[in-house]
Amino acid sequence: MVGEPAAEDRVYVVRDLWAHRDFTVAREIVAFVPAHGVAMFRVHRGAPGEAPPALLLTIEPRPGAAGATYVPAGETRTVTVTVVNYGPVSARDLRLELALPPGWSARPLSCCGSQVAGADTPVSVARLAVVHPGESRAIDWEITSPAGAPVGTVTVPIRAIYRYDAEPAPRAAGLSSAGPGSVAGSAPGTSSGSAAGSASPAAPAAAATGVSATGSDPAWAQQEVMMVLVVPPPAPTRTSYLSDLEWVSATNGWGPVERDRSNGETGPTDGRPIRIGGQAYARGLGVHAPSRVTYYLGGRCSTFRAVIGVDDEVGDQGSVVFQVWADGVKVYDSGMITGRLPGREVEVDIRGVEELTLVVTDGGDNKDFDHADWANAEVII
Ligand SMILES: [Ca+2]
Ligand SMILES: [Ca+2]
Repeated sequence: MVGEPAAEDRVYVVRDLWAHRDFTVAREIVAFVPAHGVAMFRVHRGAPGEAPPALLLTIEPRPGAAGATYVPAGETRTVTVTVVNYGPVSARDLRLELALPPGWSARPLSCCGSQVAGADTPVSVARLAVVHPGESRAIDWEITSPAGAPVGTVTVPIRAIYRYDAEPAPRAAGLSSAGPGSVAGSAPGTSSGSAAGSASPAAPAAAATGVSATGSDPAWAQQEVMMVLVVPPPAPTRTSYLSDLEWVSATNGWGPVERDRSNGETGPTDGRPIRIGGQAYARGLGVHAPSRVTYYLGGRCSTFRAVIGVDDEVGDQGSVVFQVWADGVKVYDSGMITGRLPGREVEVDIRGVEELTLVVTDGGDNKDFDHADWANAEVII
């Protein structure tokens, strides 16, 4: 999303030039860009009912968490889907659909909803009667993966389908106290593509309480975002060396991350025994800056422990910084470590931590000779 304050009491139409979609915005000029995506927009002054109000959909795993949303196989996690109306008019009869992979299920907790348990493509539906301009509504959604879910990334489209007013509502109404609309068990409409003017999805079986479509022809719009979920490798059940665990992801500056040996060259398993300042270590990870290795711990471990240093295979050369990140928060930073220094013991409290990430940077100069070791790296239950 990009944001820019809009001139007061003006309405702008934002056109996505590639997707050929228009949205109206007020207060702030916003537009939606997918993660790692590129888009082009044109903005012009417009009228409130000219196009659908821009709804911003955001997904948050839980407060403070960063990066991935983990749903271990056979377990249930809660995500919060938040809808913010940036437009000048109300969005009504809003239906949020989660299109899940086969075998998955979901249930909105804080609002009415239903799971349409299609065997192949289950869809979980939640309804909101109305989201007024400037209003933000959050829905907690419980998501369960099947017991045999393979390790990996799952992308779940979240689609918002809504009707919108042609004109701004009179001020007197204030924020809606109308609760969520009633549950309708009907199958979700198949909807695709365009925004305004697309075929109306199956109208809600029960119109939301207190909302009346007065007069004007109600237009429908839809918007879609992608929620990325990760089925992680199993969390450790006992004290383990990291080199015995499967990581969630690993990036490395020179070939792959090595287990129980130094980084060596760009091939796999071409390193030597890990050695820092003349001291050998049987276990650990041999990496090369810039490196980032992430493990799923499931909140089961108490302590992370390792001896850090630049591997003897580069002599006195090399300059790196070791960092430990716990659920997206940096909890340890070594400062500059060079090849001249002996190993340094690191111990970090990781109680309750779900995701542990070990980072090695190039120390701000370059990555030449930056062969770094997380010697004897282990997580203690
Ligand atoms: Ca190697
Ligand atoms: Ca360096």
